[in-house]
Amino acid sequence: MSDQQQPAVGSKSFTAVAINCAAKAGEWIKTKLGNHTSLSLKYSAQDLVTEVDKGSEKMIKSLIQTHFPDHSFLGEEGVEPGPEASAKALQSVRDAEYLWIVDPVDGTTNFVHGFPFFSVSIALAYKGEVIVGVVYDPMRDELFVAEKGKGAYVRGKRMTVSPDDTLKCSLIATGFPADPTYALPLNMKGLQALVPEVRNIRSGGSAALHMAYVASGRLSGFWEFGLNAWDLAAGSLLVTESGGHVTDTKGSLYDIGVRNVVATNGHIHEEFLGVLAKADAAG
Ligand code: 2AM
Ligand code: CA
Repeated sequence: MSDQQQPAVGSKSFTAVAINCAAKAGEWIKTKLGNHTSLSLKYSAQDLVTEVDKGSEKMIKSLIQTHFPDHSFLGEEGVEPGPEASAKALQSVRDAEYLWIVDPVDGTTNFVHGFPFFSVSIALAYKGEVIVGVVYDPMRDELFVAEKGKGAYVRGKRMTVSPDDTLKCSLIATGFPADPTYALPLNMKGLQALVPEVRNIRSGGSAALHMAYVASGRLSGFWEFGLNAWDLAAGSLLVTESGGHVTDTKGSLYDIGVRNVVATNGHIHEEFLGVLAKADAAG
């Protein structure tokens, strides 16, 4: 693609394509709720995939490739299951100039069970840094969108994180990882330590939507272990562009390789990390 055809970094067209992909895929997914025809297990009995995950990814990938044939693509369904394969897949593309990072259905377990909390997550990274993030919830028709340096929006309104400045007045979310040997025990230790410290804890089942909810102030924090780039990339930009903070569970700043995440409104971040560290639940 010539320089003339190549849109500038952060230009509307990257975002417009991301929005178009998420909206189209999301609408299609919604029509499939309750009537998917195939269900298979990937890595474990908790790791599900349907023809809808695969179809959604195919739709998004082909739309992106139509607009940006030179860009690289990392999608959940193009990667073998399991943490090693995910890390390898990310490694092979992380130096790409433009990299689209896509979760075609985030919250597949919810989708399969008819629990209406799942999303499509689409991010674009430029030289490893996320510059566009879109998370779409088709059940509520809510599209969360962020552009690096330009803020984050939902339903056309600028998002800001919650003002809560202590854990005591914070609503927090987490996800329960499938990995029973490393991630789940850490999560349970963190849960035990955090429950008495916060207003309450939720577990909705879509990491990307949890991140969008931190961005929009509905949650003040979210943590989870063992996630992949496609679960977090779009949401990380939503949170930071809404004034929040995203790190790994030990406090290092977010990058697209982070698997153990803490995302907050910023005000409670240190207190949150402190509780995890004290409970030996930071990994
Ligand atoms: P998914 O639905 O795209 O798989 C819920 O706790 C979060 O964890 C969701 O974002 C979900 O994404 C992700 N998830 C579910 N099973 C997983 C697994 N086996 N490994 C890593 N992440 C998983
Ligand atoms: Ca998925």
